[in-house]
Amino acid sequence: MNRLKDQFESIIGPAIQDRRDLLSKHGDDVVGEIKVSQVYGGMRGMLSMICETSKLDVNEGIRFRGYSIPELQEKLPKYPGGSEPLPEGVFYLMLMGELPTEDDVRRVSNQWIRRSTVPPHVFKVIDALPEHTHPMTQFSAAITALRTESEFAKAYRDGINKKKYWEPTYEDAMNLIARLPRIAAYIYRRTYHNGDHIEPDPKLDWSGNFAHMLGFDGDEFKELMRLYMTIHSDHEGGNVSAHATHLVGSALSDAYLSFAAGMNGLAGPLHGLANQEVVRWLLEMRSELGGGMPTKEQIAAYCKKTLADGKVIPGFGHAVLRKTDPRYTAQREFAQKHMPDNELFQIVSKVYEVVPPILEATGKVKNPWPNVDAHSGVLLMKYGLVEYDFYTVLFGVSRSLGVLTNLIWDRATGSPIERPGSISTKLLREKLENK
Ligand code: AMX
Repeated sequence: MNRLKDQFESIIGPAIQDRRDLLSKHGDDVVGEIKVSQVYGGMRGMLSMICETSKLDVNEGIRFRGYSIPELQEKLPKYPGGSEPLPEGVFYLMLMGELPTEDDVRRVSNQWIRRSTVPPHVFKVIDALPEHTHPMTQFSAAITALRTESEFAKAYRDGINKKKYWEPTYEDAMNLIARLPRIAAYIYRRTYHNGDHIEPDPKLDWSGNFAHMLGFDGDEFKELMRLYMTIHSDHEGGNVSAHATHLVGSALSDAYLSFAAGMNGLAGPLHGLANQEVVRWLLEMRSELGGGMPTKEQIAAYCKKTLADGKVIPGFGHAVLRKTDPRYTAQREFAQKHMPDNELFQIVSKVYEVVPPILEATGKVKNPWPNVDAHSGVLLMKYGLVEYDFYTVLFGVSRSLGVLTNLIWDRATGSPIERPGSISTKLLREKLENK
């Protein structure tokens, strides 16, 4: 018996009914208007999709099924002796809509251990790529290669009834989540540690085992991974990785194809790649300024030069948020607790003081405050995970929790193929001016 799957099945019917009720009462109600500036402006603020797992408030930041990050840190089960939330818990919360018990979390952990074996051909696909291939390219190729295991693809070919789509999608999502740490660790060890791979430890939790396979067995690093995997897991439906997964999934592409699409989006420098860009930018700044601790004036001058060169200051700004990202704050608190004297952390803290007024002074940046990526790299550097080209893969492993939960919900609720309208500038002008 698969208890989580049974529990999930029991909430599908009421959720579908709830949607039907809402649609029959309010199907023709208007929830917003669309301005031409939004059509040209990346659809900012256009309410246009359903995401059950999390909601982003412009000032407060992300809430997972209504719970903020500090609330998750307080309420989600922890690893014995640990103080950070277990990501198994946020996965359960996103899927089921309610907080898990310790037992629920243990069961998710056990499920993922049982499903974690990666077929050998996936490693062969990774090994076939040149070693200098960016880790995100290796990750995306490996996920696509793992598609051989898709239960949804097989069930669809065998003629599965559409009411049952969610079942093989659930299996695919669980299998994929279970296998990603092994794949990511394999890429890391192959690229940076001469292919000296580390066998999984099935006694550990999902994040602890991931840390172990990466080669970091310290308790503090494992705690960092638990926090990292929890806070990067979801950011409502419209961000590039979530939306790409949802969009590709809407064509009934299976979880492997859909998640690979999401990861190809996460690999962009304006989205998840920003975490590596932040560290690169910080290190370049430090070395250009001659090493050591830069002054605030030096940091300000460097920021202005970055802007004058027509580049963005990585780790700052957000399409939705208008305050400091609570994911940044959670990582800052971790640093204050575990590494207050770390030099890079102190530089990041100074950057936090210096950058917002500079971005504000441009008059165009809507959010001058730091996002999640401004802080994550510095924590990883402290523990020796210094190969920053790998950082987005960590983000990707975590993001699987949110986007694949959403895919399960999409299949369970019969979410349709996505097909927004588009128009040429010529036709839009005619529409607006010849009315
Ligand atoms: N540095 C310099 N310029 C910035 C900036 C930054 N950090 N943030 C925004 N701007 C600029 C934009 O490039 C845009 O310039 P343009 O009019 O010349 O094209 C202008 O300010 C208005 O942009 P916006 O409406 O404030 O932001 P947006 O919604 O278009 O973009 C984001 C959001 C995140 C892409 C942008 O803030 C940015 O590029 N930040 C740096 C990269 C980064 O940290 N990305 C990670 C985001 C979090 C994540 O997804 N992981």
